[in-house]
Amino acid sequence: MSIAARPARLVAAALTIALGSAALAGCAPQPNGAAVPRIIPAPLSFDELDAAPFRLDDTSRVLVIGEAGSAPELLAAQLRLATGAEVPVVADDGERPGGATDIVISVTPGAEASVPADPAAEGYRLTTGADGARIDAASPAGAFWASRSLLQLLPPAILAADAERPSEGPWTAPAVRIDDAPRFAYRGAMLDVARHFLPVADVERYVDQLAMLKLNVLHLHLTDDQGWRLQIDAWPELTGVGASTSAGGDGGGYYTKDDYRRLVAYAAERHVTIVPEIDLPGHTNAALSAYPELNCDGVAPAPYEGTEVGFSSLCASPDRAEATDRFLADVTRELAELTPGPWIHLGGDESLATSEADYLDLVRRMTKAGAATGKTIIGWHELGASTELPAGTVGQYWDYVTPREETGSAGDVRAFLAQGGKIVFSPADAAYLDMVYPDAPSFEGRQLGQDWADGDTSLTEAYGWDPAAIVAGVGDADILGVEAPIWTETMRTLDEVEFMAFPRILAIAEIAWSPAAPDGRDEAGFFAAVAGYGERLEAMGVPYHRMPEVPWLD
Ligand code: TNX
Repeated sequence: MSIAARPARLVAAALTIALGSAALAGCAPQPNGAAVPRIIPAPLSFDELDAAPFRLDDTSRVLVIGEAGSAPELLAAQLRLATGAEVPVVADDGERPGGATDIVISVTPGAEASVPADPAAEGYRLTTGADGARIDAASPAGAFWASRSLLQLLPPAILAADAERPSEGPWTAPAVRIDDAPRFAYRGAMLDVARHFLPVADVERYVDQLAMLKLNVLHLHLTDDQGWRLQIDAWPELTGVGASTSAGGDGGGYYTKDDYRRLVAYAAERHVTIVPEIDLPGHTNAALSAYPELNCDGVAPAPYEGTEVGFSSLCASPDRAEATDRFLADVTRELAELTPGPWIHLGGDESLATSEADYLDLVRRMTKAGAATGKTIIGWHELGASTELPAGTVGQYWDYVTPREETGSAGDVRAFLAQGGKIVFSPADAAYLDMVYPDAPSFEGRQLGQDWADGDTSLTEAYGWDPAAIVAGVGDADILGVEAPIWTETMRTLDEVEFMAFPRILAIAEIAWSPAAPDGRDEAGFFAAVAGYGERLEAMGVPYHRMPEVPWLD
């Protein structure tokens, strides 16, 4: 077997044997003495080359061949920030090769980048060494993911967030060749900005963190009982009374359409698609509090600051049909207008305040309104109770890694597939980032998280599941992807969110991108890589929990 064909797992295993604790620390010395970080998510193949490292210095340039999108500028901007070097971005005619300190980014649609074809052409090849660094990709997205890999090969200080204090270097990356492409097209994280609102700048910071991990979807949970967070012109009180508070009464907030457009554009530059969620027909106290006519009894309830679920619903009664259907049509239309991506999420979970018949009636009406916008609908797996879903509706599974019979979730999954849709897996006992940590740490004096999904979630649990092993007969071809939600009943700030998300989100990112075990994922290699990533989180100023399971570097 040539070294080029060697699966990443074998390389990692060989390193572990050869280098013992150095490999366990997430970095291993190369033959020439440079460190080889194991990047996250694990690439399809990762080969060390017998060459001197790539060295970035103040003569380095980013040379662009073809239409590379945002990758060259965003990469150069980070390199400038951390090193203080000029790092010009220069269009290259392809005639002259880059110099030894340059980074060439070449995007050729349809070109063989020596990686398996993946549906959205997100694959890339990254080569580093004494002759320079080179990225070959078939799309701007592939080039961008490659640029994230390159940042993970350079020393952690390359991710420094502080423009005032560039670091010294030396800025070397070991000589490697990475051939890479994702396992799943939808690699998501969800942020609940309804229970506690987060301003645009905070969400943008989270987007940057997702992008570093090659996560390409941010699902925004925009509405719930405690708050409605998106301007809807036809129903202005949604962001009046409806946005006035939060869980715990910690203050309200919402995105104007301009705020939201800015966020969508920021994410798009980083190849992250926003999937907006309006949770219907339950989880609607904020909307009901803003408009009496949406309530069966015509009386608007007070805004809600508690953390119960399942007590609110739109009204299925024919008396309210005019207002309810107008609400559904207006909200989904305005939502779709703000959404360049293919999906809108309409919730559907925990609708415990209606009869089954009323639930199904409301699901039919809301999905019909959603489908009329031309978008593909995503809903939590309970929507699978309906046999009248618009073709292609995607189900988001949130039951456990082992489906519980009493929830009927496995049957719901099959119902989406039977109606032409696919599944996004978010098993709550492994992928919910708001589940408490096993050692129950406090963060700045506060206990964060919930434990309803089979108690706490260790990193071993977050990493130790496979989406194709949850529902019998549901394999990769049925699976759109994987998502790590974070619900913010107990989290008021981005720092608190990040403390709960990191490091467990690294596990979900790897499950979403890397080949299934035994070729791609392996626990020992992953834990060692998490230890190395801790230094990067520190360089970026991102709070994280030093879970005792991880062999942190200091
Ligand atoms: C369940 S799982 C919810 C949310 C809560 C979360 C807390 C699902 C689709 N809904 O309403 O915020 O648990 O962990």
